[in-house]
Amino acid sequence: MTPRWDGLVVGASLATLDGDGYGAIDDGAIAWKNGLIAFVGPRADLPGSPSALAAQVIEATGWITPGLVDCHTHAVFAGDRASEFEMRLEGARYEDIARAGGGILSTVRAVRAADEDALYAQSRPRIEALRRDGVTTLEIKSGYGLDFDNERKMLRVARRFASPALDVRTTYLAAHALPPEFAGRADAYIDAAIDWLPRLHAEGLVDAVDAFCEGIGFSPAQTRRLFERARSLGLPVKLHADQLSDLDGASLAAEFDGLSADHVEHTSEAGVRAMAAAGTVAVLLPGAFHVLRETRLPPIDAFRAHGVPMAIATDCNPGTSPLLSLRQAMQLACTHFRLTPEQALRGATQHAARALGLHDRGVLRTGLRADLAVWDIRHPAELCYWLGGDLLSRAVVAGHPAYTRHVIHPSET
Ligand code: DI6
Ligand code: FE
Repeated sequence: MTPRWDGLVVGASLATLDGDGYGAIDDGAIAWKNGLIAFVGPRADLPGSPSALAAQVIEATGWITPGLVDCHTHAVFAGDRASEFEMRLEGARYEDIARAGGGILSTVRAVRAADEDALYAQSRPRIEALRRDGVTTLEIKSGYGLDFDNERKMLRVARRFASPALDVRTTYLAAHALPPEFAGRADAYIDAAIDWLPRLHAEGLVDAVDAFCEGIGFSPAQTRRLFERARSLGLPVKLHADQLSDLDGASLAAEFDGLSADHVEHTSEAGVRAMAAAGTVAVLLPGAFHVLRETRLPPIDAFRAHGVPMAIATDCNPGTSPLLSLRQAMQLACTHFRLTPEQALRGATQHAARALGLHDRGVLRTGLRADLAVWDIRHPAELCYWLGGDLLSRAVVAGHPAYTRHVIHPSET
């Protein structure tokens, strides 16, 4: 007789996040069939002995959470900007470095110079690091190509990271910075970015459209033109909104039923209300806040009061957030933004999935995707408590084994 389930994990506690709080189940069991969760509950409620129920039975310890979702990254890039880090430590400002042709444009030069294989090879260790700390769904943006061929190259490389062990979503961010060949002609550049979008979409390379709406980026009017094109193609939008100043980007994202408004440090009460009405998720990026040593906090209390879901992401990028662990972003969200560890975990799972328009994951519930992370911890708050470390013992993506830690003890070497 073939077992009813493909896989079953027993021996760990579950943080299902189903309902309020952690949705904790002590000594739990979770099973899947055809990539979807088929059973979640106390081990004592299993309808038989594990080995009779599933083709593969995994004995685990610690806690199982939904696989983590990193919903905002720029993880595909070439080179690094460690020298700008040193300049900022000497007192230079991010905006000044950008205006002097450094910043995003220095990464654009490195990306344009790299061929597809080099870009893939340089990005791979970052994506592996994110996976090793529990990420099972990863969003990756373009935005360092800034011409048709190089934006396409970035999106193609990003898509190459999709595998049975990692679900990848790609976002078109050509409106990230003005490339030198369009200096002084931002409107003409937006026209070009609008022209490239349907061509890249036709190649199946675009899941969503984003822009950097900022004094050093693009104006609300320019962003709006791009978003109108996205809407006409049926593509959802997200926005780098109100990071360094309040251009009311949050309201603009909400006006287009945006999946998310991201950064949002300077978002006003009116912006928060607009997001609440539109169901737009606030994506908090405490890595950039930390690295830029910002002091203006996102309006966390207003998001809570208006029921705006808060997601957390790494913003992994070479300039403002060279952050290779979503768990570390959760830690920073707790220390800098005063999220509770439970809110941070929900922010990196359920709400992050929603920020990508995904409603089939982020919670451990029958019928949803079997995306799981198994952690060596005694309490879920430890996910936000440790700075660094190696807590992930196993990950499962849509029922596929995605990660198993192999520890080599000194006695074996
Ligand atoms: N905001 C960010 O945090 C990244 N892009 C953006 O618009 C930073 C990108 C970079 O500095 O390379
Ligand atoms: Fe970003």
